[in-house]
Amino acid sequence: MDGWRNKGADLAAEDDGERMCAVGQRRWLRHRRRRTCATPTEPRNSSFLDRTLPSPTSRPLNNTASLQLVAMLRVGLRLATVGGCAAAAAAISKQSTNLKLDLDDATAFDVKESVRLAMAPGISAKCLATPQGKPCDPSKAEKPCKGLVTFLMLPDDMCEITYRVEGLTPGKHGFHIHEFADFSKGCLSAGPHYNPFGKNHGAPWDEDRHVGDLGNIEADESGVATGKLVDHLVKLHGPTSVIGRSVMVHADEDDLGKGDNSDPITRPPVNGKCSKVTGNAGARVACGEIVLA
Ligand SMILES: [Cu+2]
Ligand SMILES: [Zn+2]
Repeated sequence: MDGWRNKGADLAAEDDGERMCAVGQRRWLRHRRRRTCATPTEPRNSSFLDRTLPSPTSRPLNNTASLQLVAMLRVGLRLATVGGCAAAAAAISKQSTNLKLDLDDATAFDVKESVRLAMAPGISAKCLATPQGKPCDPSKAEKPCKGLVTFLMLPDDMCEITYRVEGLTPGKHGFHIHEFADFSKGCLSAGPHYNPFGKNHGAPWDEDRHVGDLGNIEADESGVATGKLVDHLVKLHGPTSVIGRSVMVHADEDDLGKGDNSDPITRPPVNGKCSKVTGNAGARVACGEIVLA
């Protein structure tokens, strides 16, 4: 019995040994396969790019893919522009115009501005303005007020400000730069209009105005305001730079300092009674930090 038991034990051990051997062999084969199969099945000289990049006839890219692609193009453009390689910048720019993109209006504006700022020689910045200065909740049914504002310093030290804001009520809305990009209490914590020279509120063309007084933007019937303005006080450099401050869009029209100023002292200011402080532009509907582009 012992012999049989031993024989059985030996056979079992042999069997185990074979199993172990088979396991080891499989592992070895897997290891070898990993090493040897690193060579692609296609010939090595076939172009990797040909197989992975979309062909010119492929379907249009969606918003997310487009923004990623444009972000990469933007880096290339910036490098080419800063590096003084005009030919490369022109080539990339030309290719970017050939892209087949399927974009909504807001993303198209973002893409266009991204490429334009990357090509421009001057310092540039942008601001994504949203309710409470925080990303919009896409699950909410109502269309939030949000927009993109870009800044570009021109050769004559003027600042070109380009904007597209949607979700507004039709008509005019106060449009300012406020002192802080603090959104801990939503747009309310962004502070007053940026006013480094201690002036009164006014129109962009007034001498007595805050640096942050950009007047009004006007929304069309669909609630979209687009446009461009050039300002001589807004700077992206130096001691009065607006980088790190905030853009604010208001619910009401800015009276440009010419309205009711019967109670300019109360803190917080009472809307409708402090024209020389706030322009009586009402609630703060969208805001965001101005950051270098
Ligand atoms: Cu404001
Ligand atoms: Zn002001």
